[in-house]
Amino acid sequence: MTDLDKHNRMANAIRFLAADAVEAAKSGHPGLPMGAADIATVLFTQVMHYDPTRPDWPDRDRFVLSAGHGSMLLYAVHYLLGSEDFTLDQIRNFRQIGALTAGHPEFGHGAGIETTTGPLGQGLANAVGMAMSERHLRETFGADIVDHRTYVLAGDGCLMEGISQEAISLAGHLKLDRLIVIWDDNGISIDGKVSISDSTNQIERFQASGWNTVAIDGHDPVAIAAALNDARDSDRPTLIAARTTIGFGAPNKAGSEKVHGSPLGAEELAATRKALGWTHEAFDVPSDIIDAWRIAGLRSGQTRKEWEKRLAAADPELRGEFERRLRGDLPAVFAAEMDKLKKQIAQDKPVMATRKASEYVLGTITRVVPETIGGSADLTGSNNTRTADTKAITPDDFTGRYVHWGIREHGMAAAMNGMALHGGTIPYSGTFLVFSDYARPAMRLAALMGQRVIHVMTHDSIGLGEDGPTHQPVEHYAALRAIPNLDFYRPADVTETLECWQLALETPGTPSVLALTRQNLPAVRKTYEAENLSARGAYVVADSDEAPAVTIFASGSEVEIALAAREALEAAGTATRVVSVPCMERFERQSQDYQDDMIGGAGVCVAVEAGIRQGWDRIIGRDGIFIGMTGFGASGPYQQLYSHFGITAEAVVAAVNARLQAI
Ligand SMILES: Cc1ncc(C[n+]2csc(CCOP(=O)(O)OP(=O)(O)O)c2C)c(N)n1
Repeated sequence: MTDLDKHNRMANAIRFLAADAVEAAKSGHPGLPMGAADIATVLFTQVMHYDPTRPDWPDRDRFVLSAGHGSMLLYAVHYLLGSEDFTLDQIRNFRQIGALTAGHPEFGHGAGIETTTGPLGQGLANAVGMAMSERHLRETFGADIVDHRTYVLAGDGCLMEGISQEAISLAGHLKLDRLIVIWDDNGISIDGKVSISDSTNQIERFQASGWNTVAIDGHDPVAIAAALNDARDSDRPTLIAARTTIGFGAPNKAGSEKVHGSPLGAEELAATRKALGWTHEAFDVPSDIIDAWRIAGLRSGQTRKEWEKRLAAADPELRGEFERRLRGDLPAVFAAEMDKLKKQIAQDKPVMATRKASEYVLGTITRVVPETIGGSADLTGSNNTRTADTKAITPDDFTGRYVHWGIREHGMAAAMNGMALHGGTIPYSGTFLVFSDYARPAMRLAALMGQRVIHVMTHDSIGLGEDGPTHQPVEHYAALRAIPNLDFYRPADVTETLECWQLALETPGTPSVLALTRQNLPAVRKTYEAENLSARGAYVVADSDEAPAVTIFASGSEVEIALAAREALEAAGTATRVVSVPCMERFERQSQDYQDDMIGGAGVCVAVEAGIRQGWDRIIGRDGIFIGMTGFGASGPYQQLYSHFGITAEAVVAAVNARLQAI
């Protein structure tokens, strides 16, 4: 058998595992795995450093299937390499409930899935973050310990999505030379030929963004290997435009959209077997081909062992620090340092905007947690995310810890996911809360994947003032609270800001948003409490002497208003309690008893928040009083806006008195 014959049969194993699994599931996407099988075969059996016996080896090369609909490509490759997770049974159960082989690759389902993909373009942007983490850690720990590459397979869809431009231009700017993107250039998407909706010269586009590019025949294993090997020497990220035929081998459907996202059908599948000379039954890969794949799978074992030796021989302190960061444990001194700062804050009781409070707290965090990497989407001075310890990362110096993301919120959030997935870094961002809309698809995936990324989102209400309704979040609190497994924090003062930051860092399986004010706020917490009160999500910040006739719930900047209303009500003889609600999701996770303590027997329930009501009925009930927004904001000085929209202590008092009189 010639090398080419052997290659073809190894690639055909992918093709038929994919086509047969899609056929059995009666759904899925055979076209991409069949078209990209040659690329995957060369990449995994000749080029990538990946050891299936130690798939979590930290210095492994990463592979991101950005075109997640081609998931069977990934499952087939890992089965063939000898994965413990992706067994033949799993492949037979493609797309069934409980199977690891979900419709799109889901992070956490099995080793080899480096990130969840499916929403096109996300994987490509994740990979940029992975390459950034690799480079930062290489600079920090040395190339003896960190020395790997990130490979991406992207389709036309990934390159058409807007997020790809953010990812590509940033990667080009940062000269991420360890990032190699293979474009499955098959000219087909769902509606037909790509040319019906796009005429971009992708090569020129990548070149314009500072990439090294090469165009090859994506079915020629020698050309694929040469391009991948050459890419290793580039001082810039590389695009390999690989011309392929979607559904390669299917005599009647190859090269057309018919093979993109539906089973081939029994007849076409049989015809494909004939055309490719594949005489084996469904899910039957001949043993010589399995052996060839498994032997290739063992290739990197030696490289991995040599890496382990180098790590073992490294300076013990360096090694310990590297291992701690990869485990995701915070430094031992972290909690004590935060506590020290908390005492200081209780003493000083500073009046500060919470964005400023965040900067203050970050001073300590970035000093004691060296794996934090901050940044902002071109709003550094507004988001206050930069500290003395976070020198900028530049194309030529990755020892820094601050990313100037440019005006790329979506790319930033997706790259941060990649940084967290890579391991060894804890990314935090900065932008305006209203622009969470621009980052939301990636934030949702962080939640789905359970990644610790922290979004600092300032200018969190009409309180930002003059920039007006385009910049004033209204529905965003509700929208972010609606994402499962995402904690949305809206601290009321410096102490709560510290507590929320601490919680965000100490919750490794959950992304967090810190919604922070532009305007100054007084200290609502006057005394030092060792306990992190924000951890409960809602707690009594000002109690009433007797059983409360009224409880006012509020978050962030509106806690000040709630406290002023309480004072007026108490002065008039109405027992009033204020509950600060820095994080509704945490409150929902408390015991029934605790929730009842806050809500049961609360008397008249009021919520004050400068956003829409949605979500608050869970706490105040349908008959609760809501003082907040019902539509978009307006441009003007912020104090006047609060009056204009009736979010004032007087309005709270008036609404409460009207209700009490009606009872
Ligand atoms: C953000 C997003 N929009 C739409 C889709 C639905 N979708 C899945 S695959 C696809 C076409 C992708 O075409 P291409 O990347 O060329 O894949 P190929 O046809 O080569 O398999 C679309 C529109 C998606 N998965 N993600």
